[in-house]
Amino acid sequence: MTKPNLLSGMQPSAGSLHLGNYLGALVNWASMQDAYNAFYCIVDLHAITVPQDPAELRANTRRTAAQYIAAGIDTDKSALFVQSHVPAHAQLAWVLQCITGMGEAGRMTQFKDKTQKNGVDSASVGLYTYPILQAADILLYQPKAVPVGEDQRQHIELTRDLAIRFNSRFGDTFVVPEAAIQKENAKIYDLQNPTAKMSKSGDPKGLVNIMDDNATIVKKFKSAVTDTDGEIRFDREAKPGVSNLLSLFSAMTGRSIEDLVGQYAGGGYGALKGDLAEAAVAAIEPIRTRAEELLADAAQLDAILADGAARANEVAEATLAKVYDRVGFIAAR
Ligand code: ATP
Ligand code: LTN
Repeated sequence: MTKPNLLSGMQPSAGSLHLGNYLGALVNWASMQDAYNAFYCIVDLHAITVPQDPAELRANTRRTAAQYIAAGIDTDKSALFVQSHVPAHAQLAWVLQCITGMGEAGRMTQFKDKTQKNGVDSASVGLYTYPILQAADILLYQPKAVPVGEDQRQHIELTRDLAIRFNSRFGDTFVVPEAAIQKENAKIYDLQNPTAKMSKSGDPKGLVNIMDDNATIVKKFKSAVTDTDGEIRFDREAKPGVSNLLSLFSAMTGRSIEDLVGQYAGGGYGALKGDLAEAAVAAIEPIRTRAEELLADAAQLDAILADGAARANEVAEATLAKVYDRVGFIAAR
């Protein structure tokens, strides 16, 4: 039996992925690659929707690829590729933009969030149409599942709406995908501001990076914000800081929250933070080390990406050809 397809992606917008990306998305990606025919994309076209430095983008694209592999993406099983290596992404995005309403695009909350600080007038049109490019990324691969964090739910909903609309106007063309959002780690919170999601754009002290050295990781956990009552229990509303630490601890060790509460209750926050920092180093250090090894051989890494792009292009071109035909373009000779 053939496996269903799966697609997901991340932006190469920083030199390191953070624990939110790792626990919220990557761990899932690695565990789904046996049951699915998976495509994992580094979305560099999305990374230029905000101003970028070309040399940094190039470096961060390879750094992101190395971290995917180091975190468990097996490139024999899954296609790992760079979005700009597959022209069909931009080509399908254009077609989908032409069936998306202005109002529909304007309702995307990520665009609203990202333009809140500086206003819409200084945002690019690319940032506005970002979710439609994301829909193209997905629909080209006819995936059943799209594993992402909670913050991406609305974009996957838009993708589904566009697939259904296209299918009903032009005939069955796209598989209508489902978001695969796992419950436990779908939202990892900032260590300094535990009611906000951990993000590159948050407080650097609250952001734990895969490429951070051990001492930095330990320091960030030890200075995590908690509260003053000293009690260790899981309560997101009343105790967001402690609850985030408990869920991170659980995610990185596989131990249940109850088990952890049982061990640390009454012990104060210091012991919990110290042991959690140690568990985090144990989880992250091997990934960082492997990523650094991979980065030392850029030619080998580029060859892996070329192979991934060839596999991706084959599937993407077939879908695009169908779409071009359905909308009424004559075939190029
Ligand atoms: P930014 O830092 O600009 O908010 P980001 O950190 O969300 O960006 P993306 O490239 O947008 O990074 O996200 C990559 C993947 O990681 C997505 O699937 C997203 O849902 C997931 N993700 C990001 N942050 C978290 C988080 N704090 N908790 C769980 N998943 C997350
Ligand atoms: N917007 C996504 C990144 C992304 C993506 C995709 C995720 C671009 N294209 C396709 C899943 C499938 C984000 O994580 N911020």
